[in-house]
Amino acid sequence: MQGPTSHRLAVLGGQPAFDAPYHVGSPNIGDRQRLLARIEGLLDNRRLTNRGPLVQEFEQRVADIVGVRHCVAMCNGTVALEIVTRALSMRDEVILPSLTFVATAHALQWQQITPVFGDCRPGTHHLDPARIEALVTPRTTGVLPVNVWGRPCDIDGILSVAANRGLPVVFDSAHAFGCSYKGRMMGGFGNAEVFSFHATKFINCFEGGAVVTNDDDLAQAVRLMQNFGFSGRDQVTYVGTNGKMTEVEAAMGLTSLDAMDDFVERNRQNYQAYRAGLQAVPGIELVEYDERERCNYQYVVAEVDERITGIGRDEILQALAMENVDARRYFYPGCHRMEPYRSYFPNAGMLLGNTEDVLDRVITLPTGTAVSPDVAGVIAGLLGRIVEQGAAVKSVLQQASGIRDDAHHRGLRKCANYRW
Ligand code: T4K
Repeated sequence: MQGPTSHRLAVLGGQPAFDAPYHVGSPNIGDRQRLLARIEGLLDNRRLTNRGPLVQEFEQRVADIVGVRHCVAMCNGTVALEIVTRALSMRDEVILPSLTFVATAHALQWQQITPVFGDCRPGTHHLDPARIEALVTPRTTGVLPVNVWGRPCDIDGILSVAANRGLPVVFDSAHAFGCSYKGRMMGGFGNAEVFSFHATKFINCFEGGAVVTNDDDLAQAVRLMQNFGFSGRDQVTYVGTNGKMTEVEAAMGLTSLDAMDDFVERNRQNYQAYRAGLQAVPGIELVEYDERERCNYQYVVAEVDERITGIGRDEILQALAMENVDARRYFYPGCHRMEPYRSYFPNAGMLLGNTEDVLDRVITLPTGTAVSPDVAGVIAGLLGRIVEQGAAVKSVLQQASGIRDDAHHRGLRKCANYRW
């Protein structure tokens, strides 16, 4: 790793700042010995899946942390969303933000439910309750807001609009495990919430998810649906699917939970190192966590204001990539610009101005236990120098893209001249 000031930017001909890439979403690995002991145990017991003891322990620990009556562990967050929205009889149209991972929309579309995209509230990355109000039709059967980056949306505002309209609410809290809203842990709001424990989440089960709720009937329906509708041996009372978490995934989840405080602390330190390093960088503004609340700090997100930086977000990402920093532009270009939604609703962007504005500026930076605060400081320093030397960086990148375009066109001409 080279110091922030000692090296010439790679895009300008220097060596990359890092020998190997730093990713957004590099998994946190807890205590290997504990994980391996749990795996030995499940192999000894020959209990591999179907709500074995490790899954039950995982469910109990998640429910305790969040403070809810029920946690149903799932194979992943997407299937958890599909099952809980179905258990709540959502159909026809459901309102959700477009600024989310595409799984939120796909979980609906997979069931032939039309996702109706609502805009973010200006100055936030979250669904605007006022837009929900405007989008409700007689076909609306629910609301699916997202607590994106683990920061709570306007939960009270959304619940109030939904209650006025008699609509159930499921929060996609894939990012929000371990976070709080107005002092209460997220997980207990609305009819249910869904967590993801995918490898890229700060608590991971390799793959995994959960539905959490205080509604006894809903929990029972979700549990039946995730296990083919079996309510007893040889007894099926529902149409169901297979959404179960395996024992080995629960072993990983429990081992991750054992280290939860350490993971959060490392994320917090990285976030603070980024914050300190980015403070003096004009035009790059960190999206701050509300430190009065419980936060997991698992996404370090910033917005680039090109009018101030003079260099665009995508050029900054290219320059970072050359330093071996794999920053992302989550969740560009927005669900409404991805298929099949782009074809279904070609003009959706006209109603999603705030979302498109955010998606053109957002940048997500590497964090987690694979990153140290020193590394975060170096990355912040690189950002500062990319902006400082923006004109030179832009000119090199534009020349390179000109050369690429030229080569591409020469290639096309060659193809056109080829006699098949
Ligand atoms: N709702 C929301 C709001 C979500 O963000 C998500 C998932 C869901 C619902 C659905 O939950 P799940 O069904 O996934 O449980 C990743 C994840 O695959 C996805 O789980 C996550 N959100 C989303 C935000 O990020 P990609 O396509 O960006 O993943 P990928 O493969 O590019 O991985 C990101 C980086 O992580 C890679 O550059 C390298 C690193 N990585 C990844 C994996 C899997 C590793 O170093 N090791 C690994 O094992 O979607």
